[in-house]
Amino acid sequence: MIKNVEHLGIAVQDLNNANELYRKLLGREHYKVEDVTSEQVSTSFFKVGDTKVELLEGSDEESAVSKYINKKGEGIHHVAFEVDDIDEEMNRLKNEGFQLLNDTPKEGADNKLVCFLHPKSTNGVLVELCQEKE
Ligand code: CMX
Repeated sequence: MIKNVEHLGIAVQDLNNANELYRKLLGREHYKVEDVTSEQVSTSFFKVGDTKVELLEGSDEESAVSKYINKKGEGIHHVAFEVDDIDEEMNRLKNEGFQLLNDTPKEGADNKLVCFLHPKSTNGVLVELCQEKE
C-alpha cells in the first residue's frame, strides 16, 4: 500500500549553493548528505514536517539528473511515495500497466529500497516507490 509522500526530489546544478538556498528557505539545516554512486548523484536531505526534500546534483554528465537538467533545467525531478511492501506494490503497479524502470528493488539514498516508474506512464512525473530498509 502507498502510505505517504516520502520526499520530493529536486534537481540542482550545484549542491552546495542549493543547500545554502534551502537552508535559508526552510529555516533549518539539512540532516544528511550522501553520495549514491550507483545513481551517479550527490544528495542532501531536509526534513519538512512528515516529509522530506531531497536535493540532487548529478556526479556525471551521463547521470539521469544531469541529463534531466541539461534538457529541462533545474526543478522537481521526482515524487517519492513510501510503501509498506515494495515487492507487492511493484507487482500491483506492473499489473496495472505502469512501466517499472527496474525489475527488482534497488538500493537508494537514505537507507531505502527503491523502484522508479517511467514518467511516460505516470502523466510526465517520475515516480519513486521507496521502502525503509530493515
Ligand atoms: N521527470 C519527467 N520526465 C522525465 C524525467 C523526469 N525526471 N527524466 C526524463 N524525462 C523525460 C524526458 O524529458 C523525455 O521526454 P520526451 O520524450 O518527451 O522528450 C523522456 O522522459 C525520455 O525518456 P527515455 O528516453 O526513456 O529516457 P532518458 O534517458 O531520458 O531517462 C528515465 C529517463 C526516467 C528513464 C531515467 O532518468 C531513469 O531511469 N530514472 C530513474 C533513476 C533516477 O532518476 N535516478 C536519480 C535519482 C536517484 C535518487 O533519488 O537518489
